[in-house]
Amino acid sequence: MKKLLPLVAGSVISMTMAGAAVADKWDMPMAYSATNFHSAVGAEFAQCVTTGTGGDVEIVTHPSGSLFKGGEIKRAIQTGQAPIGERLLSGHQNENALFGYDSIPFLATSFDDSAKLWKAAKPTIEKLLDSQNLVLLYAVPWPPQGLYFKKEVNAVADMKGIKFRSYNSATARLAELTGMLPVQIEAAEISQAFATGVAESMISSGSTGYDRKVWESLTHFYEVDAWLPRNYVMVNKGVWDGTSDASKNVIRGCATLAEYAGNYRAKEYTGFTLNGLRAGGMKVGPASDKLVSELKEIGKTMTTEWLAKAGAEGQAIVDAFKAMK
Ligand code: PCA
Repeated sequence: MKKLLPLVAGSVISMTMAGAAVADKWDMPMAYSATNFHSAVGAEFAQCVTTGTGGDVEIVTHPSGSLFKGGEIKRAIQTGQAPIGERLLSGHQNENALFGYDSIPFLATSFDDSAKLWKAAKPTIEKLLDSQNLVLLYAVPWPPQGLYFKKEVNAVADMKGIKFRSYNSATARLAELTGMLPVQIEAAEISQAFATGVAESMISSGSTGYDRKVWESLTHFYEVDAWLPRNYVMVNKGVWDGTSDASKNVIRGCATLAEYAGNYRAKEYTGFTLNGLRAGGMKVGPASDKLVSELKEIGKTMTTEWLAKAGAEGQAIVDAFKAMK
C-alpha cells in the first residue's frame, strides 16, 4: 500500500488508510544556525524518528530559518503549512504572557533552577499549546543570558541610547527600562545587524554570540545569568492525531532522548562558547556589582509587570517553582 502512494517532497499531509499509517515526510523548520546545539539535537531527533519508525515518519530539518523564519514557524505549524518545527517559546509572549515564564529576570538563573521552573510551567504551557492546535514534544534551554556591548559598561547609565537587539517582549522591555533602543532581530540575522550598526548590543547566551561570530563587531560580554529561555519542538495536532500509535511511541521516545541530550549539550556549550568569544578577542567576565544590582531592580519591575499580565496561572507557576527549591 505504501509503495503505491505518491510521496511529494515537502508534503505535510498525514494520512491513515484503513487504520494503517502511511509513510510520511515531515519538514521541520528551525530558526537557528545548523551549527547551533539546538539544531544539532534537532537533526539527531529527526534521524532517531526516521530510523525508529523504519521510515514511516521521515523528519527532515531546515535550520537557519531557511524554510520559515523564526517569527513565522509557530503559525506555519498551527495552520498545517509545516507538520513540525522548533521555536523560542518566549518568542510568543506578546500573544500570551505565560509563554514568557522563562524570561523573568533572575527567577531561575542556573540549569538546575531552569529545569525546576520548566517542570512547574510545563503542564500550563502544554495546555496552552494544545488550545492552539499544537502538541508539545520537547524543550531545551539556552545557556544563561548575558549582555553584549561594543564598549565597557559598568552601570545602567552607560547603556543609555544604545541600539539593542531584542528577541522577545521581555528583552525589548529590558531595553526600555535601561534607556536603550530596542529593535527585534532574529539570531540568523544578527551578524549583519551588528556589522551595519543597526544594533550595537544584545542580551543572549555565549552560544548565540559564538555561533554568529559577534566578535567581528562587538567587544564585551558580561555574564549576568539573567535567565535561561527555552526552545521547544511542536507538532500540528491534526498531523499528530493522524499518526499511528507505533510511530507516536517512537517520536515520544526520541523526544525524551533529545531533551536529555539538549540539556547536556547546553551545559557543555556554555563554557566552550565563552572561551570561543575570548578566542575571538572579546573581553568576557562577570558584570560589575553596581550593574548587577541595578539590573536586579529592573528585574523586580519586570517581574511585577509579568505577574500582572500572566494572572493566577502565572503566579501558580512561580509558586510551584519556589516550592521545589
Ligand atoms: N539565543 C537566542 C535566544 C536566547 C539565546 O541564547 C537568540 O539570541 O535569539
